[in-house]
Amino acid sequence: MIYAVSDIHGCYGKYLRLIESIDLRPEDTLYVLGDVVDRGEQGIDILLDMQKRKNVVPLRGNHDFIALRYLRAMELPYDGEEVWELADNCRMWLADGGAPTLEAYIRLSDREKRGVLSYLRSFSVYEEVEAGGNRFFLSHTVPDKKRMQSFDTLLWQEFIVGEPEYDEEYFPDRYIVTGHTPTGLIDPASSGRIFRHKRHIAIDCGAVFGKPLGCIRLDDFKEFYVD
Ligand SMILES: [Mn+2]
Repeated sequence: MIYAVSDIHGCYGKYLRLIESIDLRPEDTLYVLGDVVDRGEQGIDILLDMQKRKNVVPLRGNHDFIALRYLRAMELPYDGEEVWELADNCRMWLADGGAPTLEAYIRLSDREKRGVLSYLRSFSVYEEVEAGGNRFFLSHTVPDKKRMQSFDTLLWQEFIVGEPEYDEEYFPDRYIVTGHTPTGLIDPASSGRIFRHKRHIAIDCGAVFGKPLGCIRLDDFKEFYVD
């Protein structure tokens, strides 16, 4: 079975309860569509756990990318004024939910730090899978339909900050599964639930904002929710 979850944002308890609730088997795959870290407290704990599981496949979200950028910068030999320059560059990330990620990271051993950085670096940007006779395109987000249809010209950044057109069916033969935008912002009636419309499946239910963590099984479209 193939599962997809997104925007866990440091909600370690919900993440563990989800894995238990879907009864993830070694032969199953759980795709995590980005934004594992930031906002919530325990993004680093989730990364350490995901790293140990061969059947959990991470994709890159904007928060994972920005965290990687600044955590890696910290490992460089800065001194004097450069420290303040780095701090200044980093301020927007910290204000946008990065603070708990940084605080947890600096408490790791050197070996764990290296492991977390190389893990974050390994995240791919999208995956295409087949399940239950259907095709799925998985990424943190996608750009608009027109951009998506000139796929070869796309920049990878468009899969971490793009703005999907949820009212447009992008492809007749493929579902687009994304996170990034809490479903309540797409359609207030879908708040806290998975949003499905025109072959879009939007799965960021807003777990870090007090809503459930949602997950979809692609084989049969069964939805799972944990609080
Ligand atoms: Mn995002």
